[in-house]
Amino acid sequence: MLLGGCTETVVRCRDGYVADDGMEGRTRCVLRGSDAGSDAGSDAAVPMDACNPAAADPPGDGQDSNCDGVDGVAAETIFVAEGGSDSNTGLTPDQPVRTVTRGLAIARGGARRSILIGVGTYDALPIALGDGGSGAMVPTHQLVDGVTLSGRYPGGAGGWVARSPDESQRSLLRGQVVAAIIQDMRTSVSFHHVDLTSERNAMLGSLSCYGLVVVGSGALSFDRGRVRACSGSSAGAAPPPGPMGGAGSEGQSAASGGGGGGGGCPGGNGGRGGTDAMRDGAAGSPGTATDLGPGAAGGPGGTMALPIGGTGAQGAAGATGRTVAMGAVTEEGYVIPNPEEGQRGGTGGGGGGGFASGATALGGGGGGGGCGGSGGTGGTHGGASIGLFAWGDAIRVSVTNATVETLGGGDGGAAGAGGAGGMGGAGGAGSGAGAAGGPGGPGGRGGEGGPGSGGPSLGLVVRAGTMVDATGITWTLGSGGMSGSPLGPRGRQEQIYRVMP
Ligand SMILES: [Ca+2]
Repeated sequence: MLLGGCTETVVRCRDGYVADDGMEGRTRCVLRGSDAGSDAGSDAAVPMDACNPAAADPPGDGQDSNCDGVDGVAAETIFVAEGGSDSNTGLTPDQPVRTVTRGLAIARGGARRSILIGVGTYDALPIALGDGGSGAMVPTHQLVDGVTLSGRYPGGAGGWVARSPDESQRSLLRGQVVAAIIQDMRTSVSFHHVDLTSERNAMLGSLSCYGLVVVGSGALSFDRGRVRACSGSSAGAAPPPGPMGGAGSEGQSAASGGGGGGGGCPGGNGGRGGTDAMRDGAAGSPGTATDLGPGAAGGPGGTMALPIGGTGAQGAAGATGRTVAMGAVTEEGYVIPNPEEGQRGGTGGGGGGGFASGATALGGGGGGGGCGGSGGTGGTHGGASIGLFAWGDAIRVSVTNATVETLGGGDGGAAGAGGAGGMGGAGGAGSGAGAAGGPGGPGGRGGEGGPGSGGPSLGLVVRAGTMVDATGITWTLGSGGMSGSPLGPRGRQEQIYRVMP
């Protein structure tokens, strides 16, 4: 057997195995110490390896092409095993470290970029996420540029080349919020036979979950593993209704009108009652206009035909908060939108003043208009569940023969109701034969808040134009989250979501 480009070929058995002399042509190896002659065809027999000390030996392919007993180049490898210890060097097969976090730290501090991971489960140690590492401490695997992580090795002597034949023997990396992340990739990050699973972090509030996050440029390769993202956060209970608007003040017992309701959105003042000089009552003032529209009309003043002042009109109801289909996706990941408040109700008009029927009579003042109710609080939007997030201007993504799983977007929350409009003030009583003023109009009800949208459930998120090779993938995607409105659509669910600029 001759490898392409090789000038010398060495045929030998892996560590722990010896050539089976009993076989014609010596084409197989058996476990050292086993009875070769009577053991033909047993599982202990493996084909002879062809290797060349000068050959290139890329890690992760399950081959030892350069005869150094390791998949890849032993001198460039960091070893991680369940039976290891983080006080080991991690630099030789018999000195594996216990955590992938430690293995990555060794890579960060040196030149080795191949990490071989034995069968087992590896929980991340906490690191500080966010700008400059100033954020909350979250257990996640912080990747190193250029690193290749390869899993499912039995480990131990001779156990760092061929993978376990038992598919249930996995190398699982677990983290919270995101299982593994790199935010400054420049060349490459590669996975072979590695599983990634993220779990929820109860200490953090509203958030999205990711299996793997890669930001930068270069090549991301994820082959033959499983990536699983936890579910996005769901909203809690519906918020309480918005505060009620302030009430208008009562009209005076004679002459002057009452003031409008307070709270920064006064209703219209009540009209002046009639006097000897001007027997008709004055009309109430319209409610104060706001940026949402005019206030309601004031009531007409009392006249001989209709002596009691008219009632101010009710303020208009506030508009319901906007419905948001989905948050934006940026370099920071899925941006959960802010809840959308409903609009405040309109202000009520003032009541008209009462008619003065004689020289000694005074009409009562009109009542002030009520203030509009506050808009209701919007429902909280659900978080996203994203299997792989790969973001960059010049990034290439290869996801092959892998399983991509999301546990689903979080549910959006119901919105809070708008607050009731404030009551209009009562009209003032007239004196003598004067008629009473009319009551002020109530403020309008505040608008309900916008419903929370369901979070999306997305297998792979990239920018539009990103080169993607996605072949042989089993997609196991949870549903998009439910809307906070019974009629609202569920959150988006897509295998590959391309973000438009
Ligand atoms: Ca090797």
